[in-house]
Amino acid sequence: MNATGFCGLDLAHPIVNGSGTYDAIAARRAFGDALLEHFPFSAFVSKTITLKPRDGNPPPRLYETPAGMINSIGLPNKGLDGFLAEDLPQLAELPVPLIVSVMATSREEFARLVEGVGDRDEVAAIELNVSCPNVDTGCISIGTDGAETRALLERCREETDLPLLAKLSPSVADVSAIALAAAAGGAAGLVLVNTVRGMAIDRTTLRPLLGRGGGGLSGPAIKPVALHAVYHASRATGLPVIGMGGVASGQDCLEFLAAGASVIGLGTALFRDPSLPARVTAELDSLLADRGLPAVGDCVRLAHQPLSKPSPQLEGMER
Ligand code: RRO
Repeated sequence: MNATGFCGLDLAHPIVNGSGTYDAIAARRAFGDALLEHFPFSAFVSKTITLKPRDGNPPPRLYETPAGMINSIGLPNKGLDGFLAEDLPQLAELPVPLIVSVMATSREEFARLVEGVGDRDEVAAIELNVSCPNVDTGCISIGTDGAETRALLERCREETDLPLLAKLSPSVADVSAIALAAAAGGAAGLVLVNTVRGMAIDRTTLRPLLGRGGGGLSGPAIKPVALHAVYHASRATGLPVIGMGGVASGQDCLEFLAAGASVIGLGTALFRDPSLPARVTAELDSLLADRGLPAVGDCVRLAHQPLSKPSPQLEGMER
C-alpha cells in the first residue's frame, strides 16, 4: 500500500472516487459492514450537493459513446439540509476522510453551503464544483472566469478553515489561468478534470439525444485532455491535485502521478467494473515497485523534469 498525503489528509493509498460516480450509501446497504472493512477508496468524495433539493435533468441522462460516456444528470440531490440530516451521518461511518462536493449558482450561495458543511467534524475537505456542464447558471460560468473563481475562493475561505478544493473544467481556453486564480483565492488543492462538454445526436430523429441537449463527456476519450490539464495546472500553481479522467488501470494512475497529480480519481470505469479500485491500487503498487519508486510522492510530477535530464528511475527501462 502506497500511503500518501493530500492537503493535510493522510491517505492509505492514492485512489479515490470522482464525485457522483460511487454511491457509498447504496453500497453499504448492499454489502453491509463488509464495505467498511474493505472500503475501496482512501477518501470518499460525495455527490455534489446544492443549497435546495433538485430533481435533476429530464431523461435520457446517459449515453455511451465509442470511448466514453456522456451524462446529463443535472445534480439530483436532497439539498444541504437533507444531506446534513440524512446522508452525512451515514457517510461519516466510512473509514476514510470525507470530502463534500458543493455547487451553487452564486458566490453567496456557495458561501452558505461552505458554512453549512464546513463546521461539521465529519468533513475533512470541501470540493467547490465550478465545472458542472449540466446547469444553465452559475457553476461553470464561475469556473470559466478567473476573476470569478478567485473571488469565490476568497469568499468561501471566510467561512471555513477546512481545505477548499477547486474542481475545474477542461472546457476552458486556459486551465492554468483558472487554476492560478483558484490558488490566488486560497484553494488548498485542485480537482482536475470535470467532464468535457459534449453532445450526442439521435441517429433516427436527428435531434439531441440527451434530455437537456448537451452533457459532459467522460471515460477514456478524455484521458489526454485530463493529463494536459493536470500537467499544466500543477506546473503553474504547484498545488496538490486530484487527477481524473478516463482512469482504468494502474498504468493510467502512474501517468497522472507523473503529470502532477498526487491522488487519482476513478469515475466512469467504476460503472463497468465495481472491483476496479482494488485492481488499480494493486497494479499501481507493483508498477511503482518495478520502477524502484518507494513512495507515490516519488512519482508525482516526474513528467515535469526537463527532457535533457531523464529521471534515474527510467534508466534501463524500455521507453
Ligand atoms: O450531476 C451532473 O450532471 C454532473 C455534475 Br454535478 C458534474 O460535476 N459533472 C458532470 O459531468 N455531471
